[in-house]
Amino acid sequence: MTRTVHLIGAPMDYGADRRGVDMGPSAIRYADLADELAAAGVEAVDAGDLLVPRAEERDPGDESAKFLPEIEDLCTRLADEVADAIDGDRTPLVLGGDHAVAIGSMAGCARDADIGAVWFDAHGDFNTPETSPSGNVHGMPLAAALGRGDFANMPWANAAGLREENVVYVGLRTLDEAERDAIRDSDMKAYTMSDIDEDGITEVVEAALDYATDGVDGIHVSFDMDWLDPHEAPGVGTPVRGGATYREAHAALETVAERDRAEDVLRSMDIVEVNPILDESNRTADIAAELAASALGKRIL
Ligand code: EXY
Ligand code: MN
Ligand code: MN
Ligand code: MN
Repeated sequence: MTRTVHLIGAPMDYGADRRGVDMGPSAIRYADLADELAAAGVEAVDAGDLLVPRAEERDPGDESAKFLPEIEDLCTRLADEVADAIDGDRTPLVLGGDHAVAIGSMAGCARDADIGAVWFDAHGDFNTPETSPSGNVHGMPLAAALGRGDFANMPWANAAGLREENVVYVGLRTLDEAERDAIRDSDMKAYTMSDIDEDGITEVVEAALDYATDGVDGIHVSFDMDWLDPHEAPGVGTPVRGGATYREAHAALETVAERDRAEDVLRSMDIVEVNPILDESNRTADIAAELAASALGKRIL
């Protein structure tokens, strides 16, 4: 049966310090996303963008987690839409926006299901309001979804049905000290860029998928464009050198698609942190659109 992809734009930048990531959904659509998805052989329904009030009109509020009420509002609406799409046998593809949108994606994905998550990111995104050095919620979505720290009392954030035992990082390369300790003490699995150097991308992603899919109904794939090397994808707010190459990124998502073809594991996905203001000729958005197609089954032959 042809897969139907339900596109949701989440043009939010409350979670990041630098303005511009709110333009990500437009930039990714402009990068021929529709053609890329057609080439992947899926049907795409574009539900448009969620409404996001401008950050300038809001007070950032508590410095330890800026714009948290605004993020709660957006993520609550996003979770409902993701859950409804899955309910209607569609695969939600959320276009960020900063990575805090993944709190909503995962809450929706986990509704009435046990899920795993695969996190492609340079960063750990495992700070809590208590540990965050910046107060930027895009550095916290995994801690939020797993109900860590202050997030324990925020049912909108906590994706019930997501267990640490099914969460896996691929290609980490920078962590704050508190995040490093928390990840070491957790039951999550973390593959760093060094693991990719040693074992190769395909082997690492295969192992990550084994971990994430063990005993669950399906997985959410969260793809932060800063996972790629900044030479490949310069249009991101928090670039870190030493990232994945263009080919490694495609190979990673082709491996996800291959597993999905065999075992029907992919419930939802997001692609986040594209910042067109910092980009070169919309190149990062272009790669984001192509990567979405790889994840959803586009093949060369
Ligand atoms: N760890 C830093 C912080 O919490 O402020 C940087 C987080 C950047 C998060 C990016 C989007 O993945
Ligand atoms: Mn991230
Ligand atoms: Mn990141
Ligand atoms: Mn293209």
